[in-house]
Amino acid sequence: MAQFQEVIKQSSLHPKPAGLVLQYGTAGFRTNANQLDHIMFRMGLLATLRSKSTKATIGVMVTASHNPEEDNGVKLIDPMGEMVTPAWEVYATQLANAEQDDLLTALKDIIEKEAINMNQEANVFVGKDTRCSSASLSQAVLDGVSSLAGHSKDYGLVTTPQLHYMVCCQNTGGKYGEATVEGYYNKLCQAFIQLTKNASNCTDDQKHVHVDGANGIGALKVREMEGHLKKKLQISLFNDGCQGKLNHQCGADFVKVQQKPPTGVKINPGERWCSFDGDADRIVYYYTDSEGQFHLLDGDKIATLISTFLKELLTQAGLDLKIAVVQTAYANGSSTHYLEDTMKVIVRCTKTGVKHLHHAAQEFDIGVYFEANGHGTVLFSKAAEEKIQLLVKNPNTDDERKRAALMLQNTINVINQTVGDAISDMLLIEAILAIKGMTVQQWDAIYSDLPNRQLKVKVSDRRVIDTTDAERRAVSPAGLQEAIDSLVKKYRQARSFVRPSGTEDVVRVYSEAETQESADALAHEVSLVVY
Ligand code: NG1
Ligand code: ZN
Repeated sequence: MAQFQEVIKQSSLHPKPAGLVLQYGTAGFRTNANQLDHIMFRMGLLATLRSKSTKATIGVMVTASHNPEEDNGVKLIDPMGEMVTPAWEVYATQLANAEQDDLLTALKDIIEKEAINMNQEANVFVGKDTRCSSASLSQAVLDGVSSLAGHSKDYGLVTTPQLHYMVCCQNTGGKYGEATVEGYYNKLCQAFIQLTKNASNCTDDQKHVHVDGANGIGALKVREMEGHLKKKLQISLFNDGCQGKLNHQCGADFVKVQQKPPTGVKINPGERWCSFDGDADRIVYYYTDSEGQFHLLDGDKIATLISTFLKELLTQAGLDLKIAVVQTAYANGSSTHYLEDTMKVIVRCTKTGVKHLHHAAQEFDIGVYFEANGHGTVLFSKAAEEKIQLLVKNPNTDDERKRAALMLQNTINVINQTVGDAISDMLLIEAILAIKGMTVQQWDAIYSDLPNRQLKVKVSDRRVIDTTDAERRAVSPAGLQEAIDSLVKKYRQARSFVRPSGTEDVVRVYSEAETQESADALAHEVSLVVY
């Protein structure tokens, strides 16, 4: 009992409002920041238990990503830098919702179920985004860790993917890199410089990207990183947090959902722009053409560009590795057709949430996964990395194959394989465009998106909607799917589905069709059926 005395004492300083019930959703807990103090303390406790149980360092990131400034949230990071395993999401929900007097029972329940040795040391890495509430909430996490006598390292302001990276580096004994922000910049930037060394097709003009930092942590970190790029990439930074509000009228989610540029920036025709989200784990690209028309290059276009590049390198290197692209139901139908029919790569569709995509991507030699909203990365199996390394080292490898293998190696190093990372993805995309001497318009022209629309519908209880087939069909309430099917039939090349959001109290409606008018009308009609 003595070991829990500090928990009892500290938890009374982080009390749970009676009756409040929250769920570990698509990406952790997320709601208005003033409801989260007890959650943070308890996630500090849980991370400490997870660390004892895995005998490894665990991460806790305080952020609500693309949500408004008033919200906050928390995500747990497992030893290899991946999202916490689903069984522990269940524990997270149980611990979060135990009433104040039941907290110790809930804690002991987990200790017993997982047979945790409480004498085992625990290490927890903590990070936070730039929200006003993040400082006190991350302190609550640290209090949770210390009340179970765990060790913690507070990384302070970092992007979500940076914290994932630190956790992975720490648990692989430095093999993945050095567990410092400086180490992260060095690894990624050196790989970028090596990768673009021979990009002879690229003019200086093309080595210029405009970044919308969503007034968040990504902007801060791009500033920090810039010097490491040794002027090999020119970055013009907007929405750097000095004036605007986090995610307000800017950022990846705004640009993707609204299908327009951030408010208040002037985009000249042909300039290459990208937007990060509030914790810099998402990125989308865009430009306007000479008629002032806006063009979005989302996660699907990014996945296509990256997989085309990798496939070409594999051919040049003479390596027979299985490459697949993992998407969700939100992937534009045109991208799926292009990948399957023209590029002939394997395409998998999973439920929304990167943990599902990440898992599916692990089944291939090279798994490229992206959500349409720009959250994604590339995974290389250990065997694939070894084959590439062997080719680089083999003195008998001919020049062309060696060059391709070296580029693959540098590509691996520029990528943050632990989770989608706006900074790392940006460097990879910039490198590919430079190497191919490709403009953003040429990239966009690889295939044409089907017009689409996303809507949010407020309902009294979004959980009455249950889905199947990677969320593409609703199984409840009765009659909903049939109603959607009959609406879809009215339009050409149409598709639509609904699902309850895991991060907001809304039902999301998605539609695509041959024309924007049809996609808009279909989304509207489907939202009336949901309501
Ligand atoms: P929900 O709210 O469950 O749709 C959103 C995104 C996800 C994922 C999470 C976490 C869409 C349609 N959904 O989830 O892809 O990124 O947030 O940030 O973009
Ligand atoms: Zn995010």
